[in-house]
Amino acid sequence: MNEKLEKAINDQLNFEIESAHIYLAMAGYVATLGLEGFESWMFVQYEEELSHAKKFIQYINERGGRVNITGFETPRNDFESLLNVMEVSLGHEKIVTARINNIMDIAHEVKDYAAISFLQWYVTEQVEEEDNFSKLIDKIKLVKDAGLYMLDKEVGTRVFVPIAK
Ligand code: OFO
Repeated sequence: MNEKLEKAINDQLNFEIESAHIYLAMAGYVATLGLEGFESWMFVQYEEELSHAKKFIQYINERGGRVNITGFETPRNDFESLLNVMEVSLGHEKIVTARINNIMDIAHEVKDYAAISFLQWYVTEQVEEEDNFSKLIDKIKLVKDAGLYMLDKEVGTRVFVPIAK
């Protein structure tokens, strides 16, 4: 495989593992909000990112290249809210999409048709990744108001109970 392309794929597979760490840290954060469903959702996202990395590793090996695992950045562990988590995630996925597009550009540059075909999977996957987060952001914004409305109703049922004599 072309050296520049091999390096770009290696960089990306490490970035996928870094992505996995980012979502693992988010799972930890959303658990502190008592949101077990979102915690479990983030664990799934973590697994997905590892599978993206593994797919790249297997591809490099298949092409007779050399896998190079590096150190990783410490992920962000603190957030402002569930909505903030999802907005940060969408921003992250947009970076991933740009990176995949860049690798695709290199594959075209070096006329590696096999790599172009392989990378197409990631191009399609990124459409889904961005869509997942963007839909969740919309839903969180929607239920936010409805949830507050319900809490308001609950809080409004409180009645004054005089102190028993
Ligand atoms: Fe691997 O797509 Fe998200 O980061």
